[in-house]
Amino acid sequence: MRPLIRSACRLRARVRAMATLPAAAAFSPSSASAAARPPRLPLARLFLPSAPPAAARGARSLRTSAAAAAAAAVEVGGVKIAREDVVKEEDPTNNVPDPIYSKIGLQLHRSGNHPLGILKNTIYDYFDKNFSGKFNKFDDLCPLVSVKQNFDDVLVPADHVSRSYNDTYYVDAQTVLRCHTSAHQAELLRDGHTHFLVTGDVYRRDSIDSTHYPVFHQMEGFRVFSPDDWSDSGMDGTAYAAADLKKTLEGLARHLFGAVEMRWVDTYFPFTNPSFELEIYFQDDWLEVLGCGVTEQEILKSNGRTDHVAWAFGLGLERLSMVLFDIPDIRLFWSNDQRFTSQFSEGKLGVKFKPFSKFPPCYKDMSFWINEEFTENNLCEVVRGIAGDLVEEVKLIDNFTNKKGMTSHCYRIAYRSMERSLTDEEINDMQWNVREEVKNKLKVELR
Ligand code: FA5
Ligand code: MG
Repeated sequence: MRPLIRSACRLRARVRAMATLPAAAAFSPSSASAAARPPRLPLARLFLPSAPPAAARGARSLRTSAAAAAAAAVEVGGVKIAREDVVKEEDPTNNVPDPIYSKIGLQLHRSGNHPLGILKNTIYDYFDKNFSGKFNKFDDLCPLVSVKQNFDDVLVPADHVSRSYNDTYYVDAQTVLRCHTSAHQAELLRDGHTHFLVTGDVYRRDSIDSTHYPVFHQMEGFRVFSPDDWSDSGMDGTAYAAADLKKTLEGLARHLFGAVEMRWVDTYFPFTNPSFELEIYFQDDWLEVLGCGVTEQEILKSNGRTDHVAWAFGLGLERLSMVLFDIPDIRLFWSNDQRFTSQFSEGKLGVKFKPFSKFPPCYKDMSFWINEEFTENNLCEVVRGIAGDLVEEVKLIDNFTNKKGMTSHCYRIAYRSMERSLTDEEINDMQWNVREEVKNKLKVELR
């Protein structure tokens, strides 16, 4: 919806022009139960893009392509976003590296032949069929949003861990790369929408493994009920909305998967109560595919819907696609390799992906004494900055504290290309660079 896109991006322009206020910090509802940490401004400085290391051929080519992508401005919803709008090397409140900027504007969910586009359209079909076209659809809203949109408007407390620099990409103290599509709820409500779906790329500093990637895609669903809707049901508004939400999402799961093992798990989000997650059994484990719940009254009240109730959900599109298409690794969604892209086409849901390469992973371990500032997300950002998509997993395999109170971590890094075999030399180069940057940027003592 054009006016909304414009207003989000105009807001961005405005906050850029304003004097920088003290930093707030990012959202990751899954870490909601973790102890709240204060924003850590200095960490942002650790992730300024640095000159490419001398060695590391693989790393060099990745950086070059990120830099090339970074050179041209991209367009989202008619708004141009240039590298300097997002990567600000001199701004201590900015922690966006080039590889993240290079993903903006790619909008994989808008390509009809991409698994994410196929999935989005299939979900659209379900809502069109069951709600006779009532849901308004948005898939081109600007991913640069204000801290207010991303956090305040959905009641994320000021000291919530999700606001930290460790979890969210900050463009400046008042602007973030949205870390969930819930960032658009309030504005769409204010614009008068009562049924809507918002699909978009979202950004999070996170761990590295086959189901986590720092850029992924979500679809937000939102439905408002008025008292007339539930008055004859014998339920109160909240119970009515919760029942309708579960019925709607179970119906969607059946529409997508047919029979599949799934379960509801109670959880917490600042913006819904009660809150739930849906998990699906995949590759011998339960995989969380969505979060949802009954919208907090305050959000409805603040946005012109007093006395109404609503439900909301946020689907992880990669996670659902992995189950539907048997895609084993989340990095594959970004592959331009014909052997990947040619396997998917419009309208063909559930075609099973045939792996085209089975190159073995190469494991490298590194141990170091951590310091107070150390976080795994910072480590992952360093590793990804060097190895790009050649890193498959970063896993803590040993952790102990000695008599002097020093804590040692040992991480196992798995390197693997989806497309080719890696040479020993390039893996060793990458690992050498990782060790150097971990030592220099994270200020830890290698063992
Ligand atoms: C949220 O982002 C909430 N905004 C969802 C929501 C919306 C709840 C409306 C209530 C009402 P969460 O952080 O759990 O919640 O993310 C939602 C989904 O995104 C997850 O279930 C998962 O499928 C997916 N997801 C989360 N982190 C990643 C990641 N790093 N890589 C890929 N998918 C992810
Ligand atoms: Mg979650």
